[in-house]
Amino acid sequence: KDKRPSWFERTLVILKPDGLQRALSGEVLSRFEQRGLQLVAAKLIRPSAAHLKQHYWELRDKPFFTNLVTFMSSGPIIAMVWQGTDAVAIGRAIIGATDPMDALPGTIRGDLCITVGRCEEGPKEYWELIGKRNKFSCLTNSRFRNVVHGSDSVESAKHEIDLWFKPAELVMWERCCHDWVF
Ligand code: RTP
Ligand code: MG
Repeated sequence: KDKRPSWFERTLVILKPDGLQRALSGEVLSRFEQRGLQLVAAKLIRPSAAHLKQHYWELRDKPFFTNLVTFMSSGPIIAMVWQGTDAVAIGRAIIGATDPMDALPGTIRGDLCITVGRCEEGPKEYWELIGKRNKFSCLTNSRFRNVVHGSDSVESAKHEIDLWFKPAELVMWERCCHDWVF
C-alpha cells in the first residue's frame, strides 16, 4: 500500500523548445511556483529523438508522432518535476487544453500561445506565398508549439519521471522545510 502523504504527488513538466526560444522559462516556472507546487528536480537538456519516442510512446500511432518527436528534439528543453497535492491535475489545469485555441485565459497555453496543429490548413496560394514546396514541409516548424508538456495521470507521471530523472536527482524538500507555507 502506498503510504505517502497526498502532498507527495509528483508530475513531470517540460518546457518545450518553443517555450525556451520565446524566453518564457521564468513565466512558466512562476506559474507552477506561485500556485504552490514545489520544484523537486529540473534540468536543461536537448533530448534525443529516441528518448522522446519513449516519452510519447502512447502516441506512436498518431499521424503527428514523427513530427512531434522532431519538434521536441529541435532545441533545448527544461524537464522539471513538480510536487504537491494533486500535482498532476493541478499541473494540467495550470497548462490548459492541448490546442491553445481551446485553452482558457489564465492557463499557460491560453495566455502564451495561439496555434497548434493548424499549419496544414489554408489555401494552396498561401503555401506558395511562404515558399513551401508542399503543405507538410512546415510541420516540424509550426505545429505542436504549445509551450509545455504535463503528465496526464499519476501513473504516466511516475513513468515519465523515471524516464527523465534518476532517483538521486529528485530533492526532498520536506527534510529541510518543515514549516513550508503554501
Ligand atoms: P502534452 O503531452 O505535450 O502535455 O500535451 P497533451 O497531453 O495536452 O496532448 P497529447 O494528446 O498528449 O499530445 C502531445 C502533443 O502532441 C502535439 N499534438 N498535435 N492534432 C495535432 O496535430 C496534435 N495533437 C497533439 C501537441 O504538441 C501536444 O501537446
Ligand atoms: Mg500528453
